[in-house]
This record gives sequence, C-alpha cells and structure tokens, in this order.
Amino acid sequence: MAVELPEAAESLLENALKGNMRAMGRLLSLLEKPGALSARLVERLASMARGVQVVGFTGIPGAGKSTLVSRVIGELRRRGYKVAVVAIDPTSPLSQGALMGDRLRMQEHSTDPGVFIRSISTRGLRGGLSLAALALIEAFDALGYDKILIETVGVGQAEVDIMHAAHTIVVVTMPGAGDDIQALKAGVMEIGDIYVVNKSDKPEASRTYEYVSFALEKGDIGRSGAAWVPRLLRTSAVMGQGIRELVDAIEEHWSYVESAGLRWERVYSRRALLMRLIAERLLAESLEDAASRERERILEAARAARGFLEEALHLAGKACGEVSKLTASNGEPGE
Ligand SMILES: Nc1nc2c(ncn2[C@@H]2O[C@H](COP(=O)(O)OP(=O)(O)OP(=O)(O)O)[C@@H](O)[C@H]2O)c(=O)[nH]1
Ligand SMILES: [Mg+2]
Repeated sequence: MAVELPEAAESLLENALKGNMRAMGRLLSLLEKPGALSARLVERLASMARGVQVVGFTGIPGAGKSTLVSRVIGELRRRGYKVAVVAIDPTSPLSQGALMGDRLRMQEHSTDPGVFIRSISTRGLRGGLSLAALALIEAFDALGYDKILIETVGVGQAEVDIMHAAHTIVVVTMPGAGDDIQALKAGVMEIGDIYVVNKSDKPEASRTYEYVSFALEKGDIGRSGAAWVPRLLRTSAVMGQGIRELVDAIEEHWSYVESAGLRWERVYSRRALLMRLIAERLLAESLEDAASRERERILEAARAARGFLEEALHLAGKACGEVSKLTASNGEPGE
C-alpha cells in the first residue's frame, strides 16, 4: 500500500509528477530536510521508482567533470532522454567554490524543461550528504527522468557511498594528472567502468592516455564484469569532442548492466543504504529528543529543590528570629 502523506506534500508530489518545476524544487527541499516527513516521502518515492540508469562522474579536481557533464546532458537530450543531475559540492580544499562553477557550467540547460540540476553541499546538511543525495536519486527516478547524472570528486566516505549507488561510474582525468596513477586510486576512482582523458585538446594528452591505458591493461584500475571490459576514451569538453562516443559507451554499459542482471541489484543496494541512513537519523533524532526531555526533567527537579531550599531557609530564618525574640524577652536577668 502506498505510504500516506500530509495533504500539502501529496499535492506537491502530484504537481511535481505533472512536470511543475517549482513544485519539484519545493518537494526536493522537503526531502533534504531531516525528519519523519522526508523519511515517508522517500519511502513513497522509492515505491514509484523505475530503476533508471544512474551515472556517476568522478575524478581529479578540475579535470573538467562539470563541463563534460554539461556536454553529456546535451547529447542525452538530443537522444530524447530527460536528464536530472545531482552535483555534489566538493569538500576538497583543492576545488573550493566549485559549486558556483558547476552552476555556471551547466547553466546552458537551465531553461530546458527536460533537465533538472540540483546542487547540494555538505554545508547546511549536518553531515547528511549521502542521505540527501540518495534521496534525490530516488526522487528523480520516481519523477520521470530517464538518466540521472551525479558529479562528485569521489573522495570521502559520503562521496564513495553515493558513487556506489551508480550503475555506471565514469572516471575523468586530464593531462598531467594521469602520470601519477595513485591519483586514480583514491576513493572510487579505481573502480571505473569508463575512463575519460579529458582536455585532449592539450598536447600532453596522448601521454596520459598511454599511461591510463597501461594501468587498465595491467588491471591496476577499472571494474571488469563478466561481459564488460572498462573503456578508455578521449574527450575535449570545451571543444565538444568525443562526447558522442562517451554517451555511446554509457549506453553500452547500461545494456551490459541490464543483461548481467545488475540493474535492480544496484537499485536495491542503494535503497538498503538509504534506509539505513534514514533509520540512523531517526534514531539519532529520537535520542536527542529523549536527552533534551531528560535535561528538562533534571532542570525542573533542580528548580523545585531550590524552591524548597529557599522556603526552608526562609522558615529557618523566621524561626531564628522567633527564638532570639523569645530569648530577648525571657532572658534579660534582673528585669
Ligand atoms: N583545455 C581544456 N580545458 C577544459 C576542458 N574541459 C574543462 N576545461 C577547463 O577546466 C577547468 C575546470 O573545469 P570544470 O568543468 O569545472 O572541472 P571539474 O572537474 O568539474 O572541477 P571540480 O568540480 O572543481 O573538481 C575550467 O576552466 C574548464 O573550462 C577541455 O576539454 N579542455
Ligand atoms: Mg565540477
């Protein structure tokens, strides 16, 4: 049976499903807010999700992920897909201010009703980054988007969790960076399904390509499957080169995922993680509540004790007064 929602949330959902962008934005904000309502909303959305392809873009800071994602959105739109993007504000000090950069680089799609871009950051989410991102994926899946793209630097526990929710992982590197393969072994970068050497308009790009190609052949990096050999491609996001080939590879990987029976397996494992995160948050909230109620009770008891004490002191003071009056009237010798 469908999870019941309060009337206001129900009508937001209804309007979001009709494609109303403002309703969708408000629904997503509701979802990002911690609490029992967002937990129910996620559950409702999860029951409607269709298990569409989730593609994670990760890689070296500054490699051109946002520029590339923007190009990929364009190509997917040309192929008739509705596209949603979850851009994670990197916590890495190397790429500060990237959130603004992401917005700028993907701005060309801001007026396209078939594209929805949501940027989230660790700030203001009280550490609930994975929870917010996974909830957004569930929402976009339910709201009729055909492809969901996630951009993150992919290093850090939350980012790793989020990437594990993807069916397809695209690792983006650039000339210079790939000369140190260690750089591709951080976080989830070593389990890419598709590797991209971006900025291939630069002369040093072939060297990096050779380097990554060698690492893939040796099996140092890359996630192979029964019928999947990790791909390596060159792109130039600024020049718009290699984008069609990249989207072809993304689609081929999707066929592989479906034929290998991994489509729902990955949806269920992301959902298991999501449910665990929700349960943890609800538990933490109820403990906080209990602790603050307890604190209130102790304060109450302390206030009462102080009241008693004041009363007792007052009475004691009065008694002392009485006693001294008595001694004064009785005790004066010779009167
Ligand atoms: N020459 C060249 N520059 C590029 C290419 N793609 C992106 N850039 C530039 O590289 C810089 C970083 O691009 P972004 O798309 O913000 O890179 P990013 O990987 O999203 O960066 P972070 O999110 O900060 O890690 C920008 O100045 C882009 O214009 C490319 O194909 N060739
Ligand atoms: Mg970026």
